[in-house]
Amino acid sequence: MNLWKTITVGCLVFSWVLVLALVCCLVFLVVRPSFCQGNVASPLTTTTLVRADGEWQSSGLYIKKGQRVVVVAAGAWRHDGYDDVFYGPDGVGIYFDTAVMPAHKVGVLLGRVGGSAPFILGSSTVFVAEGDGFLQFSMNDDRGAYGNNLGEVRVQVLVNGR
Ligand SMILES: [Ca+2]
Repeated sequence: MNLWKTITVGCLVFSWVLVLALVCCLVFLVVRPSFCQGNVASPLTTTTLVRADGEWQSSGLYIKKGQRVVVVAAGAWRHDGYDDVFYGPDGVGIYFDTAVMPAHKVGVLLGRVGGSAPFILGSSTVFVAEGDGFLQFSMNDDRGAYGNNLGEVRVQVLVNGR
């Protein structure tokens, strides 16, 4: 009798363990805890201090075509040493025909990926890379006239996607 009782209890415990394991598997499949999502690329982030007096400066981040890039910048810089006016990475209301991007404000933060054409970043933007290459930054100023610039902006980048 005791043997049958032991076997019955053993079977009950075993079946409950099986049910519990099945429930755990279902929960695992539905919830998918973050620690088991190793195949999902985590976003790349970096911070670059971009000097006003340097032309193109690399973030060190290699961007691939189709990746979504979030850029946030803050700081104070100026495009010459003749007055006391500093401004942020959105630039100042001055335009130079000989600037890197003449149709855009002097002092605005520019970006490019590898050897791409420059594009406006300013204090915050999101873009999808059209090609591969290192993400680089520069102030919009007269080409070759960066030596008299002052200040710097801190640029934070988050790269996500493929
Ligand atoms: Ca300058």
